[in-house]
Amino acid sequence: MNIYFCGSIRGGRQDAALYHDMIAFLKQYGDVLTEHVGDPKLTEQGGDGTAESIWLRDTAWLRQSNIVIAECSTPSLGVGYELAFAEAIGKPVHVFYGKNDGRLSAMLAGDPHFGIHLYQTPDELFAALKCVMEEA
Ligand code: 6K6
Repeated sequence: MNIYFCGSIRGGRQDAALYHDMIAFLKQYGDVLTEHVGDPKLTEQGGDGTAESIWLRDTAWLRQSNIVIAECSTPSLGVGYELAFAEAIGKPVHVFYGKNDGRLSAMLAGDPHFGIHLYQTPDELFAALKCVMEEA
């Protein structure tokens, strides 16, 4: 199973530790193609490669993925783009966001293609993630 994990980079890295823990959890179920998204050393400025090479690599990985998992508590243009791209090529998409961080764009919350998972605590998040991955 190829898993494409989405999380904010230029949108802000305040949830990077959570991305790291989600990616570690997801690795029980398959290969996470985008492990760098959870790297605590990756900053809003950092990252290797030109924008074109990143777009080419990430869209190729989206095509190779079997499922797309996104943590959307921190809004990110790149993640929104990835989710619409994934939908357009028919990939299953699941969006997780935390109650304390509040609001999810209506363009995600209202899209019937997306599984939307609001969680209150990390335990709730990982329980929901387990259900999604066991059904995938
Ligand atoms: C620029 C600044 C920091 O990092 C970079 C470039 N590096 C990236 N490398 C790999 N994937 C990236 C990079 N920048 C964005 N992405 C993809 O978009 C990731 O898969 C994330 O899920 C998403 C983050 O988008 P932004 O808009 O928050 O950066």
